[in-house]
Amino acid sequence: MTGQYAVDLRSDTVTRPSAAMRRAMAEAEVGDDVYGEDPTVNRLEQTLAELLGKAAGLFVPSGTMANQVAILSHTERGDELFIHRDSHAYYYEGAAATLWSGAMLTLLDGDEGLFSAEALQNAVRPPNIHHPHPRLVAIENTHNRSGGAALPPNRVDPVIEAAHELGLQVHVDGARLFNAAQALNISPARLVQDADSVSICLSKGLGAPVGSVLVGSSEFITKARTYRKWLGGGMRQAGVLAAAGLMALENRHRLADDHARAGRLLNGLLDMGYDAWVPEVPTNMVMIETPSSADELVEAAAKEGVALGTMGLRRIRLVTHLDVDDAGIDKALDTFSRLRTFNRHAG
Ligand code: TLP
Repeated sequence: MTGQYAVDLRSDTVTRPSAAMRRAMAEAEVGDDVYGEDPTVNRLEQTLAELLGKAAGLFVPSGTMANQVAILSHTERGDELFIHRDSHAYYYEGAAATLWSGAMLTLLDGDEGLFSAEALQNAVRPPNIHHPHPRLVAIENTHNRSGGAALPPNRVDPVIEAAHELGLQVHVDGARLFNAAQALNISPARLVQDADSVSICLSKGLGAPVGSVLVGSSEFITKARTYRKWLGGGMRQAGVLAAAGLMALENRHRLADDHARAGRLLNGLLDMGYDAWVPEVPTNMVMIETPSSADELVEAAAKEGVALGTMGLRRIRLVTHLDVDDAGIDKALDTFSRLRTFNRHAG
């Protein structure tokens, strides 16, 4: 039971800290992190830097701040950021990217939230007084608005290589990078081996209440630390949060359960005749097309205790996570099968 719902499939952000996690938070060793003196924050930053094969890390309050601090650190006013039009940093972070950094966003298209190396090469204009300064490429893995698609190295590597050949830096929004690594059966470090910076979220499928970590070179993280302070993200005895983050990291080993449950949900919905977007490598999300208004279906399901999210007028997103068990999937499928009739008539 999550909050007021029997099953909450709106997002993997809804998980609540376990009793053990709350105990770890209460017992965390802390210091003032703005002085760099919080041992638990330092341990979390080092742990993630090592897991992702980078030199240093920075603990920030949210995935949005991780992306924004990364963009600020890589760019200057008048620079150009190349980003897929369905990326979180563009689609769901308001005007923040342009607002803080003063960089111009150039939106690209491509399958499952990733543009091709060729599309990038075509978009980057030669140095000229008429053009912005091409500086940064942003990639998201897994890709949220593409139904949680995990992007394999044979798709991502050529884009990073092309970016570097053009003299651009690359940031990976890896809010759910551990889901991608699990689904692709590959190490997370391998997935981002050539990226210049990576952000990961502790408060999604991993189950921490708060927090993201940005990793990159020591020089990059030193710069990012300043921008985090400017944005108000310099927290003090943040070890209480980092302790939850360290514990949450252990949950990366159970993400396969979420993926299996999402698979069962998908198959059940397909059997009922729903149309779904199925990524080549799916993870913990299911995206279906509804015959009539998605909002109406969400409202009807909520009345039955099943919370769903929308991703468009006729698109519903369901996300599995730590707080959804097999019985939760049964309950969701049962609800859908009863609402199927309602939904068909409503359309
Ligand atoms: N995604 C949320 C919503 O904002 C849509 C969700 O429910 O999926 N990068 C990616 C890929 C994300 O999916 C999210 C959150 C973020 C960054 C931002 O993280 P927070 O919410 O911690 O700022």
